[in-house]
Amino acid sequence: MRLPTVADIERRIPRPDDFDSRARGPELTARVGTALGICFAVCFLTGMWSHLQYSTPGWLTLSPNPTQLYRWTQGLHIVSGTAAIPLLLVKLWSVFPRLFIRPGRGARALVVEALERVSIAALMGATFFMLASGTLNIIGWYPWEFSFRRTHEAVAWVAIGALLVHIGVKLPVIRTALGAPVEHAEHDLDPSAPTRRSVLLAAFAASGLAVVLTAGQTVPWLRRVSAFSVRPGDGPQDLPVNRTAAGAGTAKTALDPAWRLELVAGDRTVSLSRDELLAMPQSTHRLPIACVEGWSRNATWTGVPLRDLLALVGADADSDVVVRSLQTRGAFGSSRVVGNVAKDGRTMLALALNGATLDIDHGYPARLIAPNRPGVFQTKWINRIEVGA
Ligand SMILES: Nc1nc2c(c(=O)[nH]1)N[C@H]1C(S)=C(S)[C@@H](COP(=O)(O)O)O[C@H]1N2
Ligand SMILES: [Mo]
Repeated sequence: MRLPTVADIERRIPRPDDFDSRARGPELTARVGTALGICFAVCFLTGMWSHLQYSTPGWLTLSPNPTQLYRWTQGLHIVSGTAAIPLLLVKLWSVFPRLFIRPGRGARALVVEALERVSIAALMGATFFMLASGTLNIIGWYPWEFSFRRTHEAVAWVAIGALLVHIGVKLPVIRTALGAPVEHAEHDLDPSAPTRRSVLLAAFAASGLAVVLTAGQTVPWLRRVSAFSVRPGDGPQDLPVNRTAAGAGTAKTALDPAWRLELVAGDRTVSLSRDELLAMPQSTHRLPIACVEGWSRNATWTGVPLRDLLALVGADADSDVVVRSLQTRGAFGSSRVVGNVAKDGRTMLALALNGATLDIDHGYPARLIAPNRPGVFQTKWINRIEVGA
Protein backbone atom coordinates (compact mmCIF):
# COMPACT_ATOMS: atom_id res chain seq x y z
CA MET A 1 0.00 0.00 0.00
CA ARG A 2 1.38 3.42 -0.88
CA LEU A 3 0.83 6.60 1.02
CA PRO A 4 -1.64 9.01 -0.59
CA THR A 5 0.03 11.79 -2.53
CA VAL A 6 -0.94 15.46 -2.32
CA ALA A 7 -2.75 15.01 -5.63
CA ASP A 8 -4.79 12.12 -4.17
CA ILE A 9 -5.88 14.23 -1.27
CA GLU A 10 -6.63 17.18 -3.49
CA ARG A 11 -8.87 15.00 -5.62
CA ARG A 12 -10.90 14.08 -2.55
CA ILE A 13 -11.54 17.67 -1.52
CA PRO A 14 -14.80 18.80 -3.11
CA ARG A 15 -14.86 21.47 -5.78
CA PRO A 16 -17.34 24.34 -5.96
CA ASP A 17 -19.17 22.56 -8.82
CA ASP A 18 -19.84 19.56 -6.59
CA PHE A 19 -22.40 21.63 -4.69
CA ASP A 20 -25.27 21.75 -7.06
CA SER A 21 -28.06 23.60 -5.25
CA ARG A 22 -29.30 26.01 -7.88
CA ALA A 23 -30.44 28.36 -5.14
CA ARG A 24 -26.88 29.40 -4.44
CA GLY A 25 -25.41 32.29 -6.32
CA PRO A 26 -24.46 35.94 -5.93
CA GLU A 27 -28.08 37.02 -6.52
CA LEU A 28 -29.06 35.27 -3.28
CA THR A 29 -25.88 36.11 -1.37
CA ALA A 30 -26.13 39.82 -2.18
CA ARG A 31 -29.75 40.07 -1.06
CA VAL A 32 -29.27 38.21 2.20
CA GLY A 33 -26.03 40.15 2.64
CA THR A 34 -27.81 43.48 2.25
CA ALA A 35 -30.31 42.57 4.94
CA LEU A 36 -27.47 41.34 7.14
CA GLY A 37 -25.53 44.55 6.53
CA ILE A 38 -28.54 46.61 7.64
CA CYS A 39 -28.88 44.50 10.81
CA PHE A 40 -25.18 44.88 11.59
CA ALA A 41 -25.30 48.64 11.03
CA VAL A 42 -28.26 49.05 13.39
CA CYS A 43 -26.65 46.73 15.93
CA PHE A 44 -23.35 48.61 15.75
CA LEU A 45 -24.87 52.08 16.13
CA THR A 46 -27.21 51.12 18.97
CA GLY A 47 -24.37 49.26 20.69
CA MET A 48 -22.09 52.27 20.47
CA TRP A 49 -24.93 54.39 21.80
CA SER A 50 -25.10 52.11 24.83
CA HIS A 51 -21.36 52.46 25.45
CA LEU A 52 -21.78 56.23 25.24
CA GLN A 53 -24.59 56.24 27.79
CA TYR A 54 -22.71 53.76 29.93
CA SER A 55 -19.43 55.62 30.08
CA THR A 56 -20.18 59.18 29.02
CA PRO A 57 -17.03 61.29 28.55
CA GLY A 58 -16.82 64.29 30.87
CA TRP A 59 -17.22 66.86 28.08
CA LEU A 60 -20.55 65.42 26.98
CA THR A 61 -23.88 65.94 28.74
CA LEU A 62 -26.60 63.48 27.81
CA SER A 63 -30.19 64.51 28.27
CA PRO A 64 -32.69 62.57 30.40
CA ASN A 65 -34.99 62.94 27.36
CA PRO A 66 -36.44 61.21 25.48
CA THR A 67 -37.37 59.11 28.49
CA GLN A 68 -37.44 55.85 26.53
CA LEU A 69 -34.38 56.51 24.34
CA TYR A 70 -32.07 54.02 26.03
CA ARG A 71 -34.84 51.43 26.24
CA TRP A 72 -35.67 51.67 22.55
CA THR A 73 -32.10 51.79 21.26
CA GLN A 74 -31.24 48.73 23.32
CA GLY A 75 -34.41 46.94 22.24
CA LEU A 76 -33.34 47.61 18.64
CA HIS A 77 -29.88 46.31 19.47
CA ILE A 78 -31.28 42.97 20.63
CA VAL A 79 -33.76 42.75 17.74
CA SER A 80 -31.19 43.51 15.03
CA GLY A 81 -28.63 41.14 16.57
CA THR A 82 -31.18 38.34 16.81
CA ALA A 83 -32.42 38.95 13.27
CA ALA A 84 -28.83 38.70 12.03
CA ILE A 85 -28.28 35.12 13.24
CA PRO A 86 -30.49 33.25 10.70
CA LEU A 87 -29.41 35.66 7.94
CA LEU A 88 -25.76 34.96 8.69
CA LEU A 89 -26.32 31.19 8.56
CA VAL A 90 -28.09 31.42 5.19
CA LYS A 91 -25.43 33.72 3.81
CA LEU A 92 -22.65 31.35 4.87
CA TRP A 93 -24.56 28.46 3.29
CA SER A 94 -24.88 30.40 0.07
CA VAL A 95 -21.12 31.01 -0.26
CA PHE A 96 -19.87 27.82 1.38
CA PRO A 97 -18.75 26.10 -1.88
CA ARG A 98 -16.45 29.05 -2.57
CA LEU A 99 -14.24 27.75 0.25
CA PHE A 100 -13.16 25.05 -2.16
CA ILE A 101 -12.10 27.31 -4.99
CA ARG A 102 -8.51 26.43 -5.88
CA PRO A 103 -6.29 29.50 -6.06
CA GLY A 104 -4.79 30.29 -9.46
CA ARG A 105 -1.16 29.50 -10.18
CA GLY A 106 1.65 31.87 -9.37
CA ALA A 107 2.75 33.73 -6.27
CA ARG A 108 0.60 36.78 -6.99
CA ALA A 109 -2.64 34.82 -7.19
CA LEU A 110 -1.73 32.97 -4.01
CA VAL A 111 -1.07 36.19 -2.12
CA VAL A 112 -4.33 37.79 -3.29
CA GLU A 113 -6.25 34.65 -2.36
CA ALA A 114 -4.56 34.44 1.05
CA LEU A 115 -5.34 38.10 1.79
CA GLU A 116 -8.98 37.70 0.86
CA ARG A 117 -9.33 34.58 2.99
CA VAL A 118 -7.63 36.18 5.97
CA SER A 119 -9.97 39.18 5.76
CA ILE A 120 -13.02 36.92 5.53
CA ALA A 121 -11.74 34.83 8.45
CA ALA A 122 -11.38 38.03 10.52
CA LEU A 123 -14.89 39.12 9.55
CA MET A 124 -16.38 35.74 10.41
CA GLY A 125 -14.46 35.37 13.65
CA ALA A 126 -15.48 38.82 14.84
CA THR A 127 -19.09 38.36 13.71
CA PHE A 128 -19.43 34.99 15.42
CA PHE A 129 -17.92 36.41 18.57
CA MET A 130 -20.34 39.35 18.56
CA LEU A 131 -23.46 37.26 18.02
CA ALA A 132 -22.40 34.49 20.41
CA SER A 133 -21.22 36.73 23.24
CA GLY A 134 -24.29 38.95 22.82
CA THR A 135 -26.62 35.96 23.00
CA LEU A 136 -24.88 34.57 26.09
CA ASN A 137 -25.09 38.01 27.69
CA ILE A 138 -28.85 38.09 27.10
CA ILE A 139 -29.08 34.70 28.77
CA GLY A 140 -27.06 36.11 31.64
CA TRP A 141 -24.35 33.46 31.34
CA TYR A 142 -20.76 34.67 31.52
CA PRO A 143 -18.53 31.66 30.94
CA TRP A 144 -15.48 33.89 30.37
CA GLU A 145 -12.96 35.80 32.43
CA PHE A 146 -12.86 39.02 30.42
CA SER A 147 -15.10 42.05 30.81
CA PHE A 148 -18.08 41.44 28.54
CA ARG A 149 -18.71 45.07 27.81
CA ARG A 150 -15.16 46.11 26.92
CA THR A 151 -14.54 43.03 24.79
CA HIS A 152 -17.91 43.22 23.04
CA GLU A 153 -17.12 46.85 22.21
CA ALA A 154 -13.54 46.23 21.05
CA VAL A 155 -14.49 43.31 18.79
CA ALA A 156 -17.40 45.39 17.40
CA TRP A 157 -14.84 47.76 15.88
CA VAL A 158 -12.97 44.82 14.34
CA ALA A 159 -16.24 43.44 12.96
CA ILE A 160 -17.43 46.71 11.48
CA GLY A 161 -13.97 47.43 10.01
CA ALA A 162 -13.75 43.98 8.43
CA LEU A 163 -17.32 44.39 7.16
CA LEU A 164 -16.55 47.71 5.47
CA VAL A 165 -13.47 46.19 3.80
CA HIS A 166 -15.55 43.21 2.69
CA ILE A 167 -18.29 45.40 1.22
CA GLY A 168 -15.66 47.57 -0.49
CA VAL A 169 -13.97 44.55 -2.10
CA LYS A 170 -17.24 42.94 -3.17
CA LEU A 171 -19.01 46.10 -4.32
CA PRO A 172 -18.81 45.31 -8.07
CA VAL A 173 -20.18 41.79 -7.50
CA ILE A 174 -22.88 43.10 -5.15
CA ARG A 175 -23.98 45.77 -7.64
CA THR A 176 -24.28 43.31 -10.53
CA ALA A 177 -26.05 40.71 -8.39
CA LEU A 178 -28.59 43.16 -6.97
CA GLY A 179 -29.28 44.45 -10.48
CA ALA A 180 -30.05 40.96 -11.76
CA PRO A 181 -33.37 39.19 -11.09
CA VAL A 182 -33.15 36.87 -8.12
CA GLU A 183 -34.40 33.84 -10.04
CA HIS A 184 -32.64 31.95 -12.83
CA ALA A 185 -34.02 32.65 -16.28
CA GLU A 186 -33.65 29.06 -17.46
CA HIS A 187 -36.28 26.55 -16.37
CA ASP A 188 -34.47 23.36 -17.20
CA LEU A 189 -33.16 22.91 -13.67
CA ASP A 190 -34.52 20.37 -11.22
CA PRO A 191 -38.02 21.71 -10.44
CA SER A 192 -38.16 19.98 -7.03
CA ALA A 193 -35.07 21.75 -5.66
CA PRO A 194 -35.60 24.93 -3.64
CA THR A 195 -35.39 28.09 -5.68
CA ARG A 196 -33.45 31.20 -4.73
CA ARG A 197 -36.68 33.00 -4.04
CA SER A 198 -37.83 30.32 -1.61
CA VAL A 199 -34.47 30.28 0.20
CA LEU A 200 -34.57 34.07 0.41
CA LEU A 201 -38.11 34.03 1.80
CA ALA A 202 -37.15 31.29 4.27
CA ALA A 203 -34.17 33.36 5.43
CA PHE A 204 -36.34 36.42 6.04
CA ALA A 205 -39.04 34.31 7.69
CA ALA A 206 -36.53 32.65 10.04
CA SER A 207 -35.10 36.03 10.88
CA GLY A 208 -38.56 37.47 11.57
CA LEU A 209 -39.46 34.47 13.70
CA ALA A 210 -36.27 34.81 15.75
CA VAL A 211 -37.21 38.44 16.41
CA VAL A 212 -40.78 37.63 17.45
CA LEU A 213 -39.52 34.90 19.76
CA THR A 214 -37.16 37.23 21.62
CA ALA A 215 -38.49 40.78 21.27
CA GLY A 216 -41.00 40.29 24.10
CA GLN A 217 -38.11 41.23 26.35
CA THR A 218 -38.67 44.80 25.23
CA VAL A 219 -42.03 44.96 23.46
CA PRO A 220 -44.89 44.45 25.94
CA TRP A 221 -47.45 43.06 23.47
CA LEU A 222 -44.99 40.41 22.28
CA ARG A 223 -44.34 39.15 25.79
CA ARG A 224 -46.73 36.22 25.54
CA VAL A 225 -45.38 34.91 22.23
CA SER A 226 -41.72 35.41 22.99
CA ALA A 227 -40.90 31.91 24.10
CA PHE A 228 -37.16 32.57 23.93
CA SER A 229 -37.12 35.79 25.87
CA VAL A 230 -35.08 35.18 28.92
CA ARG A 231 -36.86 37.25 31.51
CA PRO A 232 -40.55 37.17 30.62
CA GLY A 233 -42.98 38.12 33.37
CA ASP A 234 -41.00 36.91 36.32
CA GLY A 235 -39.82 38.90 39.29
CA PRO A 236 -41.89 40.38 42.09
CA GLN A 237 -44.22 43.31 41.34
CA ASP A 238 -44.37 42.45 37.62
CA LEU A 239 -40.75 43.45 37.04
CA PRO A 240 -37.78 41.14 36.37
CA VAL A 241 -34.84 41.17 38.79
CA ASN A 242 -31.22 41.07 37.80
CA ARG A 243 -29.43 40.84 41.10
CA THR A 244 -31.42 39.80 44.14
CA ALA A 245 -30.82 41.14 47.62
CA ALA A 246 -29.35 37.76 48.58
CA GLY A 247 -27.00 37.96 45.58
CA ALA A 248 -25.85 41.44 46.56
CA GLY A 249 -25.43 40.58 50.24
CA THR A 250 -28.11 43.06 51.32
CA ALA A 251 -30.83 40.61 52.41
CA LYS A 252 -30.31 41.43 56.13
CA THR A 253 -29.11 45.04 56.06
CA ALA A 254 -31.97 46.15 53.78
CA LEU A 255 -34.55 45.01 56.33
CA ASP A 256 -32.78 46.52 59.35
CA PRO A 257 -35.31 48.84 61.09
CA ALA A 258 -32.39 51.10 62.02
CA TRP A 259 -31.77 51.87 58.31
CA ARG A 260 -31.32 55.56 57.56
CA LEU A 261 -30.54 57.54 54.45
CA GLU A 262 -27.49 59.74 54.84
CA LEU A 263 -27.40 62.92 52.74
CA VAL A 264 -23.94 64.43 52.63
CA ALA A 265 -22.96 67.79 51.13
CA GLY A 266 -19.54 69.04 52.20
CA ASP A 267 -19.65 69.12 55.99
CA ARG A 268 -23.45 69.03 56.13
CA THR A 269 -25.12 65.74 56.81
CA VAL A 270 -28.83 65.00 57.10
CA SER A 271 -30.05 61.57 58.06
CA LEU A 272 -33.61 60.38 57.37
CA SER A 273 -35.58 57.29 58.31
CA ARG A 274 -37.89 55.62 55.82
CA ASP A 275 -40.92 57.08 57.59
CA GLU A 276 -39.44 60.55 57.34
CA LEU A 277 -38.89 60.01 53.60
CA LEU A 278 -42.50 58.80 53.25
CA ALA A 279 -43.69 61.95 55.04
CA MET A 280 -42.09 64.16 52.35
CA PRO A 281 -44.08 65.09 49.19
CA GLN A 282 -44.09 62.04 46.90
CA SER A 283 -44.19 62.02 43.13
CA THR A 284 -45.20 59.19 40.80
CA HIS A 285 -43.83 58.56 37.29
CA ARG A 286 -43.91 55.77 34.78
CA LEU A 287 -40.30 55.04 33.87
CA PRO A 288 -38.48 52.05 32.40
CA ILE A 289 -35.79 49.76 33.69
CA ALA A 290 -33.68 49.06 30.60
CA CYS A 291 -31.05 46.45 31.31
CA VAL A 292 -27.90 46.19 29.29
CA GLU A 293 -28.61 42.45 29.19
CA GLY A 294 -31.40 43.05 26.74
CA TRP A 295 -34.67 43.20 28.64
CA SER A 296 -36.60 46.30 29.55
CA ARG A 297 -39.90 47.07 31.21
CA ASN A 298 -41.88 50.14 32.16
CA ALA A 299 -43.11 50.45 35.74
CA THR A 300 -44.81 53.00 37.95
CA TRP A 301 -42.47 54.42 40.57
CA THR A 302 -43.33 56.56 43.58
CA GLY A 303 -40.82 58.35 45.77
CA VAL A 304 -39.09 61.57 46.76
CA PRO A 305 -37.66 63.72 43.91
CA LEU A 306 -33.88 63.78 44.23
CA ARG A 307 -33.81 67.57 43.95
CA ASP A 308 -35.99 67.85 47.07
CA LEU A 309 -33.41 65.79 48.96
CA LEU A 310 -30.61 68.00 47.62
CA ALA A 311 -32.51 71.04 48.92
CA LEU A 312 -32.50 69.54 52.43
CA VAL A 313 -28.70 69.80 52.55
CA GLY A 314 -28.71 73.19 50.86
CA ALA A 315 -27.27 71.85 47.58
CA ASP A 316 -28.23 73.15 44.13
CA ALA A 317 -30.81 71.06 42.27
CA ASP A 318 -28.35 70.50 39.44
CA SER A 319 -25.50 69.21 41.60
CA ASP A 320 -23.58 66.12 40.51
CA VAL A 321 -24.19 63.39 43.07
CA VAL A 322 -23.06 59.86 43.84
CA VAL A 323 -25.54 57.37 45.27
CA ARG A 324 -24.17 54.50 47.35
CA SER A 325 -25.85 51.32 48.49
CA LEU A 326 -25.75 48.72 51.23
CA GLN A 327 -24.22 46.33 48.73
CA THR A 328 -20.97 44.85 49.97
CA ARG A 329 -19.86 42.72 47.03
CA GLY A 330 -19.99 42.74 43.24
CA ALA A 331 -20.30 45.61 40.77
CA PHE A 332 -22.97 48.33 40.46
CA GLY A 333 -23.20 49.09 44.18
CA SER A 334 -23.05 52.83 43.47
CA SER A 335 -23.63 55.22 40.58
CA ARG A 336 -23.17 58.83 39.57
CA VAL A 337 -26.05 61.16 38.74
CA VAL A 338 -25.02 64.20 36.70
CA GLY A 339 -26.58 67.60 37.36
CA ASN A 340 -29.06 67.73 34.49
CA VAL A 341 -30.46 64.34 35.52
CA ALA A 342 -30.46 65.20 39.25
CA LYS A 343 -32.58 68.29 38.65
CA ASP A 344 -35.13 66.47 36.43
CA GLY A 345 -38.39 66.28 38.42
CA ARG A 346 -38.76 62.58 37.60
CA THR A 347 -35.41 61.54 39.05
CA MET A 348 -36.30 60.12 42.43
CA LEU A 349 -35.42 58.03 45.39
CA ALA A 350 -38.16 55.47 44.82
CA LEU A 351 -39.95 53.93 47.80
CA ALA A 352 -42.82 52.19 46.01
CA LEU A 353 -43.26 50.24 42.79
CA ASN A 354 -46.51 49.66 40.91
CA GLY A 355 -48.50 50.95 43.86
CA ALA A 356 -46.93 48.83 46.61
CA THR A 357 -43.93 49.11 48.92
CA LEU A 358 -40.74 48.39 47.00
CA ASP A 359 -39.88 44.68 47.11
CA ILE A 360 -36.52 43.93 48.70
CA ASP A 361 -35.26 42.49 45.41
CA HIS A 362 -36.19 45.77 43.69
CA GLY A 363 -34.16 47.77 46.17
CA TYR A 364 -36.12 48.21 49.44
CA PRO A 365 -35.83 50.43 51.45
CA ALA A 366 -35.01 52.93 48.65
CA ARG A 367 -33.60 52.96 45.15
CA LEU A 368 -32.71 55.44 42.47
CA ILE A 369 -34.92 55.79 39.38
CA ALA A 370 -34.18 58.31 36.62
CA PRO A 371 -35.45 58.72 33.05
CA ASN A 372 -33.41 57.47 30.05
CA ARG A 373 -30.84 55.76 32.26
CA PRO A 374 -29.14 52.38 31.70
CA GLY A 375 -30.54 49.82 34.16
CA VAL A 376 -27.16 49.23 35.79
CA PHE A 377 -27.25 52.77 37.13
CA GLN A 378 -30.70 52.49 38.72
CA THR A 379 -29.00 51.70 42.01
CA LYS A 380 -30.94 49.62 44.55
CA TRP A 381 -30.69 49.52 48.39
CA ILE A 382 -29.42 53.09 48.63
CA ASN A 383 -28.22 54.30 52.02
CA ARG A 384 -26.05 57.30 51.15
CA ILE A 385 -26.24 60.24 48.75
CA GLU A 386 -23.08 62.34 48.39
CA VAL A 387 -23.29 65.74 46.74
CA GLY A 388 -20.44 66.91 44.55
CA ALA A 389 -18.42 63.77 45.19
N1 LIG B 1 -27.02 48.04 44.29
C1 LIG B 1 -27.31 47.51 43.09
N2 LIG B 1 -28.22 48.12 42.30
C2 LIG B 1 -28.52 47.62 41.07
C3 LIG B 1 -27.87 46.45 40.60
C4 LIG B 1 -26.94 45.83 41.43
O1 LIG B 1 -26.34 44.80 41.08
N3 LIG B 1 -26.67 46.39 42.67
N4 LIG B 1 -28.21 45.95 39.34
C5 LIG B 1 -28.66 46.95 38.39
C6 LIG B 1 -29.13 46.39 37.15
S1 LIG B 1 -27.96 45.65 36.16
C7 LIG B 1 -30.42 46.53 36.70
S2 LIG B 1 -30.87 46.07 35.15
C8 LIG B 1 -31.46 47.06 37.58
C9 LIG B 1 -32.61 46.09 37.62
O2 LIG B 1 -33.55 46.50 38.55
P1 LIG B 1 -34.61 45.46 39.09
O3 LIG B 1 -33.84 44.26 39.58
O4 LIG B 1 -35.37 46.14 40.16
O5 LIG B 1 -35.48 45.13 37.92
O6 LIG B 1 -30.98 47.30 38.89
C10 LIG B 1 -29.72 47.89 38.96
N5 LIG B 1 -29.43 48.25 40.32
MO1 LIG C 1 -28.83 45.45 34.10
